[in-house]
Amino acid sequence: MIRPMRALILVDLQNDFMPGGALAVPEGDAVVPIANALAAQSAYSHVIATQDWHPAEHGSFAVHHAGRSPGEVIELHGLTQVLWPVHCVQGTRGAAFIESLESERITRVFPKGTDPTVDSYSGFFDNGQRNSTGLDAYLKDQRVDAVDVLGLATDYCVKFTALDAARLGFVTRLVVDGCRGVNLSEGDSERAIAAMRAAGVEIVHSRELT
Ligand code: VGL
Ligand code: ZN
Repeated sequence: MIRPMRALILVDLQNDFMPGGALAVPEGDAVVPIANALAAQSAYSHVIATQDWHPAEHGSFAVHHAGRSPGEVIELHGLTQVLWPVHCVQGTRGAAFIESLESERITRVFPKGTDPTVDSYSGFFDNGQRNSTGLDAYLKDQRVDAVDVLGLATDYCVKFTALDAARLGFVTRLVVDGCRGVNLSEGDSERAIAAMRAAGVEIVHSRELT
């Protein structure tokens, strides 16, 4: 049997998405021990981290739209955009990986959301699917054919990263206990998981992998 070359993709394990952060995801810190346990496994040829990495003037920040508040939805350069609090500004502590993340095994970091005109939930492409972060080419160049995805947030960056991975042809699994959601609307995480499953993403629990 030929074993797949499998990468672990850790999505946005950054201070601003942790409890107390600017865009806190409830229980976001609970996924870090799972990320550490999986990253230590030899089953992964590569451990990749995505990093939300916005310029201060990013168009997804509600503060740049007069009279708007976080959670409201606008149209931004032709795309539907949820407005967010200022978060993950390049070089700030909020944009740094949480200190408890054991980063020694991370082989590459892919920043995203650097273009102020468009948001980038997926670790592969911006929300307009125009520009690539280079992650697809990197994984293919490294002969990776399978990916396991976990991190924050289930209903945004994890969802779109896993959907792109599956669409790009990677055998894709979601480590569901390694994810937490924003849940602006109740049930958003469950709907995101259903959308991933419908797109061919296998939903697994970390205990099946350790
Ligand atoms: C994210 C909203 C805005 C995420 C990033 O990591 O899921 N969500 N920026
Ligand atoms: Zn962001």
